[in-house]
Amino acid sequence: MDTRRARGFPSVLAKRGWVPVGFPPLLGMKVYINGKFYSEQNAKVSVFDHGLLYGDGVFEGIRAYYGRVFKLKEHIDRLFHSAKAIMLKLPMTHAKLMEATLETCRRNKLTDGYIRLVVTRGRGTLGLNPNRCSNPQVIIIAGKIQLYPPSLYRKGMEIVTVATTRNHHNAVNPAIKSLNYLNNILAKIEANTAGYEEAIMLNAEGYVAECTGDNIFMLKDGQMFTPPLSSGALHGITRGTAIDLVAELGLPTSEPNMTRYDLYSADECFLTGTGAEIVPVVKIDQRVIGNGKPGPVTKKVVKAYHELTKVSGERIAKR
Ligand code: PXG
Repeated sequence: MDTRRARGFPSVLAKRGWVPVGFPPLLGMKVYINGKFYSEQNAKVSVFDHGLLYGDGVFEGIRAYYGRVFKLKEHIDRLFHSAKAIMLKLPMTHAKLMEATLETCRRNKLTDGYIRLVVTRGRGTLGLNPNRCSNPQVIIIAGKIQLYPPSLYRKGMEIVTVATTRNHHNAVNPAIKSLNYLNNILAKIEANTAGYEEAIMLNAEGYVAECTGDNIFMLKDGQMFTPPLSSGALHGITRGTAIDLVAELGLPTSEPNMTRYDLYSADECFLTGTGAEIVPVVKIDQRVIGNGKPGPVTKKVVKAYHELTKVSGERIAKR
């Protein structure tokens, strides 16, 4: 590799106002790794880390709004559950991890943005045995995310079903938010190559599970539905929030097994995710949903969600 060029790359190009795709400029972030903060350039893990070698680890994607971290406790709870499922003992308590997340926001002066928590199994050998890894790496990155363009939220999204089947729960249980996201990435590639941003994944029985990075909801005859967790849907934090918000609108959500036919005949449909928030869906596999525009209930949920993010969450600033 031409290291001379690589070293000068980001800053030189940033000055010219031109940045190549896939090579974002350095953002001057402070990245937390196991209790210390490192500059972006120096935030590193070993090439022998099993997180890199095998996708052996867990993660969370969290949002901050208006100086508060939204649903922080719920995200840390899920991280601990994921870690337990893969027999990875986190080297810190729930409370310490919450505080470390808030401190990472403070150090980066982040009041609105996206926080990525990653826990790897740590440095091991060139062998699968996780017992050879003794030092899990807890990484916290406080940055920004924009998954979809704003126009998509106004017009609604068109999605397709892809052939990649959601992981079977006896393989890597899809409830585990593991670093091994190839199942989702393969589905995303299928969606992208077909010209779509997001895709529906079915489970091994052919029932709708979720999308590659979002949960799915549909409204039919005044009733809300979302696939059950047993379908292979992630126990989405935004899914839980949407269920609560929809209940406040007087609509209970049921969780039956759902087929593509059910989705095609829905009156409204939307996706939920921390990064994506609430996204209206207006077409599925070329079938128009409702009148082809974001539905009235969906719009209410979008609004209620945004209202909630303004008033709820762990305060970043120290009292
Ligand atoms: N299903 C899957 C498979 C996810 O990965 C969600 C649902 C939504 O869950 P929450 O808790 O966020 O409501 C997720 C989380 C991306 C990306 O780039 C998406 C997620 C995680 C990391 C990256 O689209 N979504």
